[in-house]
Amino acid sequence: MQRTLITSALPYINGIKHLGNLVGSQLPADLYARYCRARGHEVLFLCATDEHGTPAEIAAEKAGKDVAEYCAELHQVQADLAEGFRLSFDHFGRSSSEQNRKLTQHLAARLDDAGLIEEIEERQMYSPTDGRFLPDRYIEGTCPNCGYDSARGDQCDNCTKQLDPTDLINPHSTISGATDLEVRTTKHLFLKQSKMRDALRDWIDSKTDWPVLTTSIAKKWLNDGDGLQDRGITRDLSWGVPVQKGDAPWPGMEGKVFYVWFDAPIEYIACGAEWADAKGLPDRDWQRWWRTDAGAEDVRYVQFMGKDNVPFHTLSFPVTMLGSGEPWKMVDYIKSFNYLNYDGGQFSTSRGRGVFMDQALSILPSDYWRWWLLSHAPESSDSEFTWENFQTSVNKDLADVLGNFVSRVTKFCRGKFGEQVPGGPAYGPQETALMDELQSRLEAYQANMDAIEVRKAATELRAIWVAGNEYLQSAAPWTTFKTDPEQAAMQVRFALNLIPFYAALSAPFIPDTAAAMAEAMNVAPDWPSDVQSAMTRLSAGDAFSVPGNLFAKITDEQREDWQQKFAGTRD
Ligand code: B3M
Ligand code: ZN
Repeated sequence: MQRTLITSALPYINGIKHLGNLVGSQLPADLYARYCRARGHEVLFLCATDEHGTPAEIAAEKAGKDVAEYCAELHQVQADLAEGFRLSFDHFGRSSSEQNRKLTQHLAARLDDAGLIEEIEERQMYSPTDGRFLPDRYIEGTCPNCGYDSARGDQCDNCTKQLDPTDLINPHSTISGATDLEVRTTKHLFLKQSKMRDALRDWIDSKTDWPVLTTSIAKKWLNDGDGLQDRGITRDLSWGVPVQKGDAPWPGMEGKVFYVWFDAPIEYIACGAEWADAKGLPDRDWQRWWRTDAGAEDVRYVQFMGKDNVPFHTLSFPVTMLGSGEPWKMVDYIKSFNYLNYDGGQFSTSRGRGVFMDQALSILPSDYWRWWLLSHAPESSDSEFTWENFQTSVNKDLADVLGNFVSRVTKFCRGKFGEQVPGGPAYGPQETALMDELQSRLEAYQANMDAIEVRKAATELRAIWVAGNEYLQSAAPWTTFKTDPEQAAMQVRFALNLIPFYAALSAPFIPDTAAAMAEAMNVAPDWPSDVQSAMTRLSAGDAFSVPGNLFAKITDEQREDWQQKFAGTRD
């Protein structure tokens, strides 16, 4: 049996994600996981909340909560929304877990043993008012280059000049507004990524089948002198994985934690351990996915993420894995995405612009969103959400094509033959021709899904729905019935057989609707081995029921209403 390990980039904890985040990692990962399961793979699909770092601390402070309590709450909120969107994780873990603390500390010790860690003294801005060292982006001041008064410590957004916080005129903390900032020296651990450059290059060069988007980003940073700079992997914060050398203290590093981007990817592995622990399984059950000395050699590991996360997954995390000298399962394929824009601008979490996961589910069921998002996934370039486009897609593809087909044939059958599959003669030339067409479309669909070409797969699936609709239109059993009821019975039997076929193929995209379709026909939505046999799944006399309306059309008033409602920013 083929074994497939799938991870989605870990959503950051500090709030509810927008639809752009969703379509860039978790949703396509779910599509692929559902498809692989349907094709009979053994699948382990993991995701978790990414919980450490300054943004989590600040969000908790804003909410007036202890950071651990805040993270526990937001984790539950995100887990419920994941469930609402039918994201079928085998485990939705937390980077603040005990398993991740242990593994992160262990890997840091291994990297140190391998000579890949160095202690470096740094000068950094400290804010006595905030009681913390300030990361560069939490310091603002006047740009020495252009005079813009809200330049950030790392860069001026007005003139794009790269800055150092000490360059700013009248710097202040964006957390408290404090201006009494001072430069203090502090010691940090640095990962010597540059030492691993050759090993990384060999590894990346061996990945000849990666998507262009992934490879181009990986190579840009690998070859760019700046990309493989040694990287600080510790921070002066209290919330995070305490810096330790395995179980032992790390002298000089007391009170510090690992940098969030160091421990977050390690959570992919730790999440496997969380999954096994939650299920009461022994360690070897997660290790057979994650360690090549425990059976992970024959696993295919696929990661999903937005393009901004690619460098961390093609450079930093692999350095941790390879540098540890331990037999960890490395990623085989990285599927990355461009950005989804919102109605003429960008989705923005900080400005609350766009539609967020909770808002989306409050107006429509998840399948409407899943279909639109996946069929417009920003694969080859950025794509854009507009309410007009959403309305058109939902009304045409889901309501007019798929929903209407199912409703028409089941209702017609009920009216003329009752709620059981009618008999009639064997399929004729028109049915055979359609089966031939569907067979080649099925193969194309599978090929696109195997290659994780999300939009192309959606296009093929839509064409498969359309073919059934066109058949019904041209066979017109309601007309045939008047002169030849037997022939009409066969046409209806044929059309009814398309429903379980559609249910199976559509389930990765629209799982709820697919389940309702299969249930109405009293069959399990098994993946078809070929169209011929799929089309004889239901035989004369099999009982079915007419499902409720599968999709409601979006009216112009609704569209305008939502357009208004989501035009501004959320509070
Ligand atoms: N949490 C995504 C982000 O917030 C980041 C992904 C981590 S994957 C290990 O941009
Ligand atoms: Zn400037």
